[in-house]
Amino acid sequence: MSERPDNEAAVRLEAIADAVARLDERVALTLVQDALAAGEGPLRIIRSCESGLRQVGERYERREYYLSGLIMAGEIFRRVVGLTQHDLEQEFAGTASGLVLLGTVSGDIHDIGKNMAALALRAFGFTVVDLGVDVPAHRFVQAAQEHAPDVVGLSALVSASYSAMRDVIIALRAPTAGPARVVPVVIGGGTIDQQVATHVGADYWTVDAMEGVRICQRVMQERSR
Ligand code: B12
Repeated sequence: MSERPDNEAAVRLEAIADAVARLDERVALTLVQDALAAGEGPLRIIRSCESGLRQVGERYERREYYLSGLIMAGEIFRRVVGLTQHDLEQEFAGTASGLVLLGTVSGDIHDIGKNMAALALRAFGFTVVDLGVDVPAHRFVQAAQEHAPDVVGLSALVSASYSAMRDVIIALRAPTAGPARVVPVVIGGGTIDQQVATHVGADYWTVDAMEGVRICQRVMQERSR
């Protein structure tokens, strides 16, 4: 008996998550290509890969995988984003304007999620100034003074870097920062939660790039009132 289309899609997405979790790049990329050819939405494909990455992280914590496992997982995800980027840009497409200053804070080199956030924001019409990874607080302040952003977006995944997020926000809020003092700050990254946001003094937090876009859109709407 053949499966219903909904089930087929769910099985396909589960298989992608599983291939990523097993670090089987060949199978993961083939499944992604098949899913795209079958009309699967790129965002759902990305979400299933994120689920696979979470499993990789858990296996790393249980010492079933080593650092090389994290590196391979990052590489697989990067390639999946490459395969889905065109469709993602179509799916995201919207209109907005505003400038977002983005970067991964000092001590942290994770950039896959930050790059996804940049991709989504750009697709929705935001101008993104991306400072890269391992960015010290003074660079964020300098860039905020230079570009006058509407929103500052900080990314971090390692908990050791939460204090660096806090440092950025303290530096941005200092009287010497000038007009940058009032710019709302949104933080993101898979390990972030409300507790971290409160601790670092962020205005908004998210673990989802699209939610990040909605937050920035809300900020722009409130500004124009
Ligand atoms: C791939 C990976 C790596 C790669 C990163 C490659 C790269 N170029 O980014 C490499 C191998 C370099 C790496 C290194 C390390 N990693 Co690592 N890594 C991962 C892994 C498996 C996936 C991360 C990822 O890319 N996820 C996919 C993206 C898309 O998700 P995301 O980042 O959450 O982003 C989404 C949202 O959060 C949001 N978002 C993200 N940022 C922002 C910002 C804004 C403004 C907005 C709006 C939204 C937003 O948008 C994205 C899309 O929705 C995670 C496990 C996990 N569960 O996440 C561990 C993980 C993050 N790493 C971990 C660790 C410990 C390390 C190392 C310390 C290991 C070591 N011993 O050296 C080093 C740290 C190096 C450093 N100083 O930064 C831990 C962190 C634990 C903790 N809480 O501190 C994790 C959680 C694994 C684990 N469970 O133990 N890692």
